[in-house]
Amino acid sequence: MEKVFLAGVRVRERGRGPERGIEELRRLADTAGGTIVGEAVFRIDRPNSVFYIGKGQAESLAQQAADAGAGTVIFDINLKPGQQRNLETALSLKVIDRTRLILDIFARSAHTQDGRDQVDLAQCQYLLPRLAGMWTHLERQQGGIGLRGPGEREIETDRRRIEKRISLLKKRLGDIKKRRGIQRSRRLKLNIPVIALCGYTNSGKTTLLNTLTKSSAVAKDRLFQTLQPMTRRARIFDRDVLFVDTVGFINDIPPQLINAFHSTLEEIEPASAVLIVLDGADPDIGLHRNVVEETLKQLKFDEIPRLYALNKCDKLYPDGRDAASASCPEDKLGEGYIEISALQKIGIEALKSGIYDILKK
Ligand SMILES: Nc1nc2c(ncn2[C@@H]2O[C@H](COP(=O)(O)OP(=O)(O)OP(=O)(O)O)[C@@H](O)[C@H]2O)c(=O)[nH]1
Ligand SMILES: [Mg+2]
Repeated sequence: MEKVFLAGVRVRERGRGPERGIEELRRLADTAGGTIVGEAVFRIDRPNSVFYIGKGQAESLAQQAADAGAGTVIFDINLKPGQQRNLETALSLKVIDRTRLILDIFARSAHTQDGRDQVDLAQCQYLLPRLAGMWTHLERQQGGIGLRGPGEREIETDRRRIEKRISLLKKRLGDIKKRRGIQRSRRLKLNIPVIALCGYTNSGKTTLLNTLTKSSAVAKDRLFQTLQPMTRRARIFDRDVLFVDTVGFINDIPPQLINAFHSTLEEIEPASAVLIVLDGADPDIGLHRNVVEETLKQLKFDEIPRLYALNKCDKLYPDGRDAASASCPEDKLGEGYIEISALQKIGIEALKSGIYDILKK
């Protein structure tokens, strides 16, 4: 197993509430198969163009990572190609930023051809500007003399290869899009309303799909378990409804992934409503809700009516409803949330009524 050192970065902002923890980075690193040997949080006023966290803190990070015996440092922010290279040189270690880490997890979760193509495209798009950067870097360092000829040619060849791959993948994904379009219009002809399950990764979307439609899709305590949308039919009182499970969202979702997954996220488009599933037991629930709303807006799905399910309520009130209202998540969120436990099948009738009402409108 790869020994990894985690580097959280927080930009100081006055008057802000408690800051995001390093917990999510731990989960991401763990899901990617890393063994965490140490961690540190670096506070900065603004990103530094050379090392992001500044020279002094980069030196301190180098020391800590070396002491911990790490072979890789994982950051929970995105680095520019130049910053990444500078850090790799300064630390003499492999440096991975947030996008690269998430792309790696997606690659591990992609079990279908469609999924693999989508992740492959995102990875190529991540790599391409980094190749270009590598060349500028070489040219600057070597003054354009000596290494320039072969180095330039090599990177040019690599670049052309990646560009060719990108256009091939785009074509293949275009075919998927058509295929899914046909499936979608078939479903639309059935005239059954569609409800899309959306939410932060690991919030319990697939578990809820299983509970609502009596299915057995794979739900795991693992980030980005689901990549491909899955549609299942269910009866909500006297109506038939199709539920679509979708890929989870995350804070700072890599734009390459949004692009690559657009063709599958289009499943949301014909939805009569979006059912947003939130993990009610997660301390970062406010952030998660904002991320989901922002992402839906980015995808231009913000016109679709929505309802909110506050999932995992069994974790909040282990001794019954009145026992632990002190940390009631509604205090953070406002009203309009239906509390459920998809796993323990609590509150499902109330949720069905909510779904039924929104469809009536
Ligand atoms: N305690 C509790 N755990 C739950 C509940 N719903 C889901 N879980 C657990 O949360 C974990 C994630 O559930 P999933 O249904 O896979 O979550 P998801 O939103 O589909 O996650 P991704 O597909 O990875 O984005 C699993 O271990 C579930 O068993 C719940 O109501 N209560
Ligand atoms: Mg899932």
